[in-house]
Amino acid sequence: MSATIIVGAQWGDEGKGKVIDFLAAKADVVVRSQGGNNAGHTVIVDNKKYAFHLMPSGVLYEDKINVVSNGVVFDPEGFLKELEILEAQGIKTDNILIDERVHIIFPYHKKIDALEEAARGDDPIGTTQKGIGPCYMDKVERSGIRLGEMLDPDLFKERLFVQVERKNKIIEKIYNSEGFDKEEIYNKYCGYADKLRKYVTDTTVVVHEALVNNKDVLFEGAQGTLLDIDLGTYPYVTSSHPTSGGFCVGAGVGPNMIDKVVGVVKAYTTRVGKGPFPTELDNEIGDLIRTKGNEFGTTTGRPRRCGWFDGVMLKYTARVNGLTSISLMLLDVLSGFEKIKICVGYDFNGENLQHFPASISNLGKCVPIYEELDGWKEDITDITKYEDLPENAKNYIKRIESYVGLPIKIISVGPKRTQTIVRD
Ligand code: 2SA
Ligand code: MG
Repeated sequence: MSATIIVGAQWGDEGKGKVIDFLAAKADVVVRSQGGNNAGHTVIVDNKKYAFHLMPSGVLYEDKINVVSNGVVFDPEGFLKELEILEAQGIKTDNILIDERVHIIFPYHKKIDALEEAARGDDPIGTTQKGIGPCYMDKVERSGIRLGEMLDPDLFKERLFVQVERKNKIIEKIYNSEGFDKEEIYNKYCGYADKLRKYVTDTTVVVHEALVNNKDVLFEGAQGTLLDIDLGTYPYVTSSHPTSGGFCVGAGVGPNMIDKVVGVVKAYTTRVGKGPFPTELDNEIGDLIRTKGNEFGTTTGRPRRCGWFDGVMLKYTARVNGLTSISLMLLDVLSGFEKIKICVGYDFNGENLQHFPASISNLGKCVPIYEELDGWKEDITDITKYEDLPENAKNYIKRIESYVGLPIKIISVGPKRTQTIVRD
């Protein structure tokens, strides 16, 4: 038995989709346990590109069980759309299970997300406007509606009508905007419930049984550690826990069941949305990384902010997740740079800070302390063995390993499954 967590160790978009797809080849069960369709995972197989939002990335293999577990906020419309696209591409989709506890995202959540962002004026969070925050608010407030309830038409009607009336008051009185018709939402969502019914179960039982029966289970993170509601760059974060502890709660699994925690990082750093970013390159180098790495959001298409690799950040995300190894993604994007920088400390009021600060106002004052390494000119996109990498690429990898104190076991040199270097 092996249970492996795949966690984003930066601000999301680290290439987790590719690592999951790669490791899923040997897994029996793949679990999505937090966030919702704010995530965007791109997987390329046989020159075909698949973009996943809510769907576990194991769906491309016919023999895997794909689980959407209790910690997820679930947009039925988005999910059914993804299902349709996959089916149209000839992908088998009957190996999907959804936990009856997932909280449902309704149109009023999306509207409040957008209205709240607008109300923040020139200081928005930069959300994906998928209703993630407002849905988690209802969950924590204990007024949310779960998928299990949506399957019972009478109970659903009762719960939904109270919610729509409450939300309409907020939308109309606080935001001066137009509310929703409860019958319309009810009828639409009853239609979704009928389509979803066959996928719904108590997935905590399925995951536990897989683990005790010596199956391999992969927990697939969405977003990244720096977007964690507790441990991220609050308030510029998402509303879930994209950290290893969050996956345990979000899938109903005890931490003692977990064997490995793989942190996925890019060979550089990106972020979408607002908030401080010490190694950001607001210049032609940043623009070059964006173009070469195609750094635009999968969900919203937004250009991502780009910068050098931040070792201080990785030390922090390694600590709070209990990382056991690292996957280094998009190394090929750095080919051709004369010099490559790694941040190995923050200058904070003259002090060399080695711990990522808890407060964003302190983080905003941090100036990266860089080590400069020689770059490499060679195209590395066809390399499949570590030994064949250019010496300077190896030096870059070794420096990250020695700074963070963890092995880099997977190196990605291109988007395809075959463009992956695995080290034992
Ligand atoms: P939200 O919508 O409430 O979760 O937004 C809150 C913050 O979390 C950030 N966030 C993300 N950052 C990177 N990637 C994400 N997923 C998509 C992708 C993003 C996209 O994988 O490409 O397509 O733009 C993601 N989801 C949420 C968000 O930018 C806010 O800073
Ligand atoms: Mg993404």
